[in-house]
Amino acid sequence: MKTVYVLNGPNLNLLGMREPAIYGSSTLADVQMLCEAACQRHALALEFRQSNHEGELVDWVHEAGRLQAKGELAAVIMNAGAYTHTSVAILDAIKGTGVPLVELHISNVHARESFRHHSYLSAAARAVICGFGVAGYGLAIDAVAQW
Ligand code: CA2
Repeated sequence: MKTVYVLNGPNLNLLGMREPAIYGSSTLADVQMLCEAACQRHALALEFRQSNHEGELVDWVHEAGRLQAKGELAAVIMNAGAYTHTSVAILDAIKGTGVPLVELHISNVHARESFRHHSYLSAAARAVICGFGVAGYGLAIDAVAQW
């Protein structure tokens, strides 16, 4: 059984508690349940995590990379939050490990402020999902199950 890493970046622990017009009313615990159900449908194991710390996200990409080296990783699905728009360190971790990445955003970042239009991660992503709300997590898992 291969493992999907679903990694969530800064402030996503606040999901469902603030800014529902942008991010909806589901909490991160709801998103985790959605991901667990999707992984069960596809017989995938799930590692679902959130951190407000850039280095911890880098460490988790490295961890996923070690599974990748053993042929045990399905993909990394990452909502890097604001680090999407700032983090060369996360980009380097993805490139350095070679993990297959789905970059995910709940909102349509292209319809928002211009500083959200650029992503450091897209260059290393196999696919990008944005604007589907939290349903994007399920769509991403359904997609990587076919990889
Ligand atoms: O749309 C997305 O998923 C984002 O990755 C979310 C990030 C934002 O910086 C990106 O540009 C787009 C922000 C995550 C913060 O999430 C919150 C959720 C509820 C309340 C406050 C913050």
